[in-house]
Amino acid sequence: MTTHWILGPGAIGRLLAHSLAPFVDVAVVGRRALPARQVLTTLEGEVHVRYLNSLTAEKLVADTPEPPAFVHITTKAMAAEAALACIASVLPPSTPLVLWQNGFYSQPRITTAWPGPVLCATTTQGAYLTGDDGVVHAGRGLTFVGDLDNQHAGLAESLAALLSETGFTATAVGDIRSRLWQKLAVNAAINPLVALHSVRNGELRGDAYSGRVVVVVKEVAAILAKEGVVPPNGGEGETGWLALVWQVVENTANNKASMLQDVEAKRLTERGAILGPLIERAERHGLGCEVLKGLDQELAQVEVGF
Ligand code: KPL
Repeated sequence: MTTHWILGPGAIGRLLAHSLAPFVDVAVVGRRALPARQVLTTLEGEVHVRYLNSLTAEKLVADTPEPPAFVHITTKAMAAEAALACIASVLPPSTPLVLWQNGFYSQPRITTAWPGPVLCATTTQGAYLTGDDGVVHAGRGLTFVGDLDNQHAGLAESLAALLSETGFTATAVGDIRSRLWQKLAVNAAINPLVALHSVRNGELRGDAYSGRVVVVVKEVAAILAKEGVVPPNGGEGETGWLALVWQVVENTANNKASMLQDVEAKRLTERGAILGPLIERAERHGLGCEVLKGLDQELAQVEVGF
C-alpha cells in the first residue's frame, strides 16, 4: 500500500486523513501525538471511528520510515516551511509534496526550495475540530490541484483521481496559481475585517462594514490586474471581484472566518500569507495599498497581545 503523510493535524488535515485511510496507509504527524482513536462526523451526521497512526515529527524521524508516496502539508500558512524542515531529513528529495495552505506565501517558497514535485491544493471543503479526537465535515466543497509551473500535470491528475475516490470532489488544473490568488482575494476582503471586529461573515453586508469591504476590494483588484489575475466565472475587474466577495459572504454568512477563529484562540493569524503577498506585489508595481497596510498593522497590534 502506498503511504501518505499528513503534516499538521488541523481540521482539513484530519478530514483528509479520515478520507484517505480506507484507500492508502496514512500517518498523521504533528507537534504532539493525537489519540489513535479518531472520530469523523460526516455531512450526513454519521459518526465514523477510525484508528489513525498519529505521531510526532521526532518519533517519525527516529523510526526511519519507508519513504511516503506523498507528503501533505496541512499546517497554517506561516508554519508550513518549519513543519517540512522537521521531517526533511527522512524524505528522499524526489518526494512529492502537496501544499494545502491559504494565501500565496508558502507555495512559491517551498516550490523554489524543494527539489521534488510540489503540488498546491485549494479547497472549499468545510471542517472543524471538536477536540483532540474529533473532526466534523461541515460543508461539501471543491478541491483543485496543480503545480505553480505546470510541470507535474500527470501527478496532479493521479492525486485528484485518488482524492475523488475518497469522496473529495477534486480536479487537476493548469491554473492553480490564479486559483490561489482568487481565494486569497476573497480572504483578504473578508478575513481581516471580521477578525478585527469579531463578527460573522454575513455582518459585512451591513452599513457598518460594506463600505470598508468595497475599499479593500478596490485595492486588491488593482493589484491583481497588474499580476494578470482575473476574477473567476468571467467576472471583470473591480466589479467582478466585488461580486465574487459578496457571493462568498452570502454563502458563508454564518461562518466565523478562519482568521477570527485564530484571533479568538490567540493564535498568530495568516495575515503574512494573505495581506503580505498583496502588499509586496503592490509595492513592486508602485501601487498604493494604504487600506491593506492599515489592516495588516491593526492585526499585528492584536497579535502583540497573544
Ligand atoms: O475561507 C474563508 C476563511 O474563513 O478563511 C472564508 C471564505 C472567508 C469563509 O469563512
